[in-house]
Amino acid sequence: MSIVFAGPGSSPPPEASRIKRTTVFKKVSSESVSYTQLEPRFSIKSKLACAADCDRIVDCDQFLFNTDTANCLLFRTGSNQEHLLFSAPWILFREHFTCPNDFTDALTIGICYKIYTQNANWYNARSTCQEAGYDLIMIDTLSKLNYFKNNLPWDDYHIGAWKSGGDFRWLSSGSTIDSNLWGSGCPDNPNSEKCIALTTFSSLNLNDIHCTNYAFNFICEAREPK
Ligand SMILES: [Ca+2]
Repeated sequence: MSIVFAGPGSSPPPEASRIKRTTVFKKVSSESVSYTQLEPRFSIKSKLACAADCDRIVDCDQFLFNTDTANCLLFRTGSNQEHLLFSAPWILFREHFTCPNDFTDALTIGICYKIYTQNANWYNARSTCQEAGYDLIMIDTLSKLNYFKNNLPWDDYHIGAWKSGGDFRWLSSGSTIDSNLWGSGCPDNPNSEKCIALTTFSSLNLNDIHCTNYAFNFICEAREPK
């Protein structure tokens, strides 16, 4: 498999109708990385060899490379809120995949998403995503939530989490929801409100909502195939 390096200013890979795992590593301008560090912790190798290692390890989707010492650090993007600050001569490269044509590429958080402004209840919103081959979006970290709070028009949006097995969980991962993603006082009706949306009521933080009573916008996510 060939490995491609692309800077932020270079042209994107060819668009595809569906996500393809293309193993393009893009230099990311962010100076912090949310991470789980993978073995080997430190190794000295060329940038290309570092990328090849990351490509070979299924969990690895980003790496740091030190241009002075040729140190290579491999990471899996984490949902555990751990952040590593770095600066030159370290450079962060993140595995990149092409978004479907009509999806927005949120490169800094590694998400392809599409906002639907048609109003639908949560179930119908999910069906619309699924019929297109996707699902409602998983916004499982503060960095992702902050991205959407900064980029979404002030409105209400169904997202991909609901109450399952007694807990609120993300559809895509099955993980429970981090407590710091909820709006103030939420979940406030967890026995009757079993679906989740970003609402103006909760300042675009997570809010438990009734699954059929609310006609909101919604956001589908195109995820990289496993
Ligand atoms: Ca609520």
